[in-house]
Order: sequence, then C-alpha cells, then structure tokens
Amino acid sequence: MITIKEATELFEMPFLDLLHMAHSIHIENFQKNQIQASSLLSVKTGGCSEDCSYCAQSKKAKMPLQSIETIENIVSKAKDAKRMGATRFCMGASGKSPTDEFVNMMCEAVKEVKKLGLETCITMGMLTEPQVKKLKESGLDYYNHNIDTSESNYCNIITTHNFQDRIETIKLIQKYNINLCCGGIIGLGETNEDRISMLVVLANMNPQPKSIPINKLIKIPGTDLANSPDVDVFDFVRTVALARILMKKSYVRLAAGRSAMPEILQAICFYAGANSIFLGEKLLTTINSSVSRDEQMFSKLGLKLMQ
Ligand code: DTB
Repeated sequence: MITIKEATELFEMPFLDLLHMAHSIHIENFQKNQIQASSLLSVKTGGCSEDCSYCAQSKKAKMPLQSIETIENIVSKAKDAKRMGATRFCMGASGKSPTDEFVNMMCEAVKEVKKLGLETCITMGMLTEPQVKKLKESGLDYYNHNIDTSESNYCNIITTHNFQDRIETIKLIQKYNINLCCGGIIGLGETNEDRISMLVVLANMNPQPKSIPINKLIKIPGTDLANSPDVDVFDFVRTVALARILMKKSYVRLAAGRSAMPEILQAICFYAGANSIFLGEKLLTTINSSVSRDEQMFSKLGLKLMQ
C-alpha cells in the first residue's frame, strides 16, 4: 500500500530530483525514447445524461446526440490510425451506461479492429457484469474508465454518478482480466493534494492500471470549467512524474491537452516518464496536436513510436 504521506513526500521533492528519479525508474522499466501511440474515435457523440463539468458532451453543454458510427466507418478510421503509427484504437461513446444492443455492436467492432493487428480500447461508462463478460469474449484489450480526480473532489465535478460507481465498474473490468486504462484530468480546480490522492488510489489498485491517461483540461466553451484557472506547469509535470514513480510498469499517457502544450513542456513530461500519447488530428470532440507537428517533435527529440 502506498500512503498519502509517502506520495506527498515524493511529489514535494526538489523538482530536478523528482524528474531524475522518475526518469531513472522509467528507463529501468521501459525501452527508452519509445512512445506508445493510441488513436481515438468518438463512436457515439452527444446526448449524454451525465453532468461532467469538463465535458463538451455533458448534459449541461446540451450537445445533441449525433449519428452513431457504423462498423464500416470504425474499421476505416482504425485503418487510418494504423497507417499513422498507432498500436491501439480507442473508441469512446457518450452516456452513463450502454444498452446491451450497443455493447453487442461494440463487440463486433472490437473483433474487426483486432483483425487489423491493433489493440482495442473502449470507454462507454458503467457496465453490467454480463456486458463485461461479452466484451472480454470479444477480445477487448482495454477498457477506459477514469477516476478523473480525488474521491473528495469528485462530487464537485460530477453529480450524476459518484466515485464509488466508478470503482464498481473498474472492479468488474479487473475481475474479467480486461486491461484497465484509468487516469484523470488536471485543471479541474483541484489542489495538489487531490492530484496526489488520485494517483494513490490508482497506485493501490490491484493490479495497477496498465494505462494511465493524464489529461490536461481543455477549456471548452459552454462547459462549467470553461474559465477555470490555468494549471501550474511544474505541478503538472510533478503529477506525471509521481504517476511514473508510483506505477513503474504502467504506460503513462500525456493525453488530452497536448495541442496547447509547447514542445518543451511535452519533452519534460516524456523525461518525467510519460510514454504514451494520443496520435491523430482529433480526440473526441476537440482537436489534438497535429500528426505533422508530432512527427517533427519526435524527430527533434529522437523519439520513436513503439511498434
Ligand atoms: C482519456 O483519458 N482521454 C480521452 C479518453 N480517455 C476517452 C478523451 C479526451 C477527450 C478530450 C476532449 C474532447 O475531445 O472532447
């Protein structure tokens, strides 16, 4: 068990010592200069019943339900992702929880995308046990279900479900041995204590999530957090470094928010142990860092995409 006290002591180390420690742990556990890339597709957008304050698709932002992607389109986008260099294809669907019919469709999508030689990941909210079982049988590699923030801050961000609801779905995912992708968002108005506490929850999961997206809030007009204060960059890097130190063998993803980050900040995050990104022009509803910008940055930094 990792305690809040231990994690706080690490987080508060002199910045350069923290980076050095995170980098040392990173290169002991991973091939250095290698970054895993995942591509994201929104397969069902808008019309959500949840009130997540950061999300463009929140019921408060009133985005109407758009048409659901067909399997054919999903496969075509997955082919593009593979061509770009992604090794994982992540499919996101809005809503509190999917219908059985939607889960069946996603199982078909998983089977088709896997035929391309890509790993698959889905995020679509709370699941029932039979749904998790079906997803496992379809061959789904990862399920993304973020805890977003600390348990005590959760109700300030979302009120239509609670932290414990998240944990219940996470337990089901782990019970069926689907790899867990679970992280959070920095910039929700949380304190460093919240960030540390969120990482301690993740680090104490058994097994630890294999993939940990650290998103930096994209301030989306029309959402409650559109005008939230900027995150201190050093605190952001400290959060990435702490994730790396506490979860030595997990992929730490520098996830949403990269398009607004200067290359030098991304480089420092990679030094601090981030070794995964979203690659591609779009996230769910917002733009991502462009592929050509990423290619140039990788070349400047001597980084390679993981095969
Ligand atoms: C995660 O942690 N980040 C992704 C994925 N999991 C589903 C989503 C990023 C969304 C960014 C805002 C948008 O495009 O709407």
